[in-house]
Amino acid sequence: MLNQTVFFDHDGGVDDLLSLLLLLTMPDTNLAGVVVTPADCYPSYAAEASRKFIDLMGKTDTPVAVSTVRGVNAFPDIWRAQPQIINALPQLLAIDEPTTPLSSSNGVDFTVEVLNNANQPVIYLMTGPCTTLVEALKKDSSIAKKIKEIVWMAGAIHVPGNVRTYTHNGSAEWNVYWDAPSTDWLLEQDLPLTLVPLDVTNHVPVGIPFLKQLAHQSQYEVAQLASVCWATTINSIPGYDYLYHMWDVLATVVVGKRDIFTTQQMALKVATDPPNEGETIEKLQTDGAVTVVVSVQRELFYDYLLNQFRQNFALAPLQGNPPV
Ligand code: AGV
Ligand code: CA
Repeated sequence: MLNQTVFFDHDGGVDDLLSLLLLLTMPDTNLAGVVVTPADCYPSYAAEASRKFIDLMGKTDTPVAVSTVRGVNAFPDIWRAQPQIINALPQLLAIDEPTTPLSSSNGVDFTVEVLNNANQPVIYLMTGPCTTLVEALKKDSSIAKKIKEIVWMAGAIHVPGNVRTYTHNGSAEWNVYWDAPSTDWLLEQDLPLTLVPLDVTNHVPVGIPFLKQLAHQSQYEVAQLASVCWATTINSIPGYDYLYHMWDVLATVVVGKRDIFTTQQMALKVATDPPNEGETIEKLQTDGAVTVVVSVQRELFYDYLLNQFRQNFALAPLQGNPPV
């Protein structure tokens, strides 16, 4: 038994929401709270989808909050709207008003409160930019002692990045590029950080063979919802640059099943100016090193997902009243 507590800071992409669903399937993992960072999403859409996922999985005592932090470089609008597609799925539409509470606190204050109230140090899983965490640490540095480990999907160390804009040279990963100065600050702190960069997530694209295997177990409600969520990402497949990967889902599996990964210690710095703003660069010296996930046993990763998703909802789906 893992018997661990996780705090989840995500930014509302479809794979962030799939990561939430996956976390909620882990029986020995207690979710202390969820904060939505308004980066790769419009946060009200992402908070609604998050609360409804939590409802479906029956963990309605898990509070959700919205952060109002701002990054430096905005995500494309078309990506930010994606969680609204998830809200339009029948499983979510059938819930009129989610039971899972939306905190009245701002996401930064919420993060400070939840961490301070945690009775044991938590794993801080982060699948968007680090701005909410950095603001929370700046507001109350004592929360650091409540963080056992930060597991963060971010960076591109020895591979190209995924930012494609006019003045950028393509070396940065989006979660870092959104707020490179905060990333720089975070790396300067002496915190237990485990990074899941594009170097390893490039090995787990969303592919039809996996979706087919998942479809073959769609008698399970959770598997079916996951299938449909991934299907909404297929429109990003035709262009090479827009291939959708299991970025955040891979980082979430680091929390659930650590023994299928290998890691290395690396000291990193971040560029904060054009043309490579947000590039994560390995330093020669080893002081201040962080843990970087460098490989995954791919078959075991996909098997783990298939296994976790063989579950039904705790809440009966389609319980909404028919329209009159
Ligand atoms: O750079 C990967 C991060 C992950 O946290 N996000 C998506 C994941 O949630 C940004 C991103 C890169 N390419 C994308 C992204 C795409 N084609 N669509 C949406 N978001
Ligand atoms: Ca994300």
